[in-house]
Amino acid sequence: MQFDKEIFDLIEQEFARQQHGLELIASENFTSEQIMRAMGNVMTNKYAEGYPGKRYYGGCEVVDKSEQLAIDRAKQIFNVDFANVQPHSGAQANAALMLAILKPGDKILGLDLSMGGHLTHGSSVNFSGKLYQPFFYGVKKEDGLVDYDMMEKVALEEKPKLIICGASAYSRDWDYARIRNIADQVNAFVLCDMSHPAGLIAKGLLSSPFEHCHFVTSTTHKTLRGPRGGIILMKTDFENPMGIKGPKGETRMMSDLLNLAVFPGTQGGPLEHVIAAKAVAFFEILQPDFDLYAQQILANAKSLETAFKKRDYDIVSGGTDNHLLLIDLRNKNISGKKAENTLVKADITINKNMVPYDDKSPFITSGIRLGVPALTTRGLKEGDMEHIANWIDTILMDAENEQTTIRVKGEINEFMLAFQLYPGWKI
Ligand code: DSN
Repeated sequence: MQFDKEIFDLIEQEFARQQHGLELIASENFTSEQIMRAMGNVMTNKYAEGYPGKRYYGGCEVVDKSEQLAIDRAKQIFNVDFANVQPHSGAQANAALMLAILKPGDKILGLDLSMGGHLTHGSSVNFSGKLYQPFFYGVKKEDGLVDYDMMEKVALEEKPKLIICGASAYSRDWDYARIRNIADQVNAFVLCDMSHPAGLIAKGLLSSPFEHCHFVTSTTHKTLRGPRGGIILMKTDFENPMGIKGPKGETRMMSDLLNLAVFPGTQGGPLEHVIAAKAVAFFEILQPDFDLYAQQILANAKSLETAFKKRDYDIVSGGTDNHLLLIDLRNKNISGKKAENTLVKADITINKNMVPYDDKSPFITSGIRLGVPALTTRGLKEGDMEHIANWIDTILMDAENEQTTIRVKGEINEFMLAFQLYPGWKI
């Protein structure tokens, strides 16, 4: 077989890009070598539609064991009764969850995308806003915090079947007890999509959604630092209150409905190589090292917050409780788009982001979102955040000056040599 040099050269180029630069995209991280090894192996060859012990194919004895390990470890990390580890992504997890508990046209209530929410929480361009009837709450203009009064008001008016909490660009913790109280008034389910802060929740560094939310979904590749993928979790199984019956007329447990909604509801064969890698990620999360990692994320995020405040940057909600900062650049006279495009030339990767009550379009934006999980994996500590803020500020305040960008890029490439991504790998 001929070697596909073209693609493997591109993989090398991507490795070099990741090694040399400052990765500040809040939703990205670097997996361990063993997680990558678990992803690229013979398990990709296996079809295993169904679940451990109940498959539609022979030869599943081995993948049954690795999928069961992934399930058991996920349950152990979050101290929950139910885990489905098959969703190919967070979006797939949310699609399956909604399929399990909603009918087309049912009302859902989520955080507005332009205020930090996620596409799958009801956006009109996504299945969640097309199949279901979406309503939104926002954050308050005065302090950037989730407007629970608005959530309650909309919930009482619209009586949604599902209230979704969790966000893509929100730097504060959530009041899950308040959300559940609102949901109980209108008989709604609560879903927490904890994709962003899951690794911090895993280590008890943020409030736990599990006591108050009926369902929790997550990606596995953000602060959980695993392979790209999704999971669905539930603290306690319960009989579905929608009256859905099984083939023998028996009342279905919610766990059955969730499993059926993933397969065969929204997916076919599970990616058993990715599930094996999820199991490895969960193994790593259960080690004491990951406690230190999660604590360092918080320390780095706080330190980055301080460094930007010192430079008079306007941080939405005034700061951070988690791994990310959302910065409103309007007092710095540069758009999010211009900031993203200029920073990337110096090998600083961030993303432009709408800020609450933004007057610019999603393609331009007034803000940028910065997250520290990936740099924390590389080994950067609190003291390094001052350099990061300084480099970003230097570039943004001199965005038309190519010489500045080139100089900063050189400094960053040199600096990152001390933080090898995969030591021993050759570029
Ligand atoms: N788009 C991802 C993020 O960057 O937050 C979430 O899916």
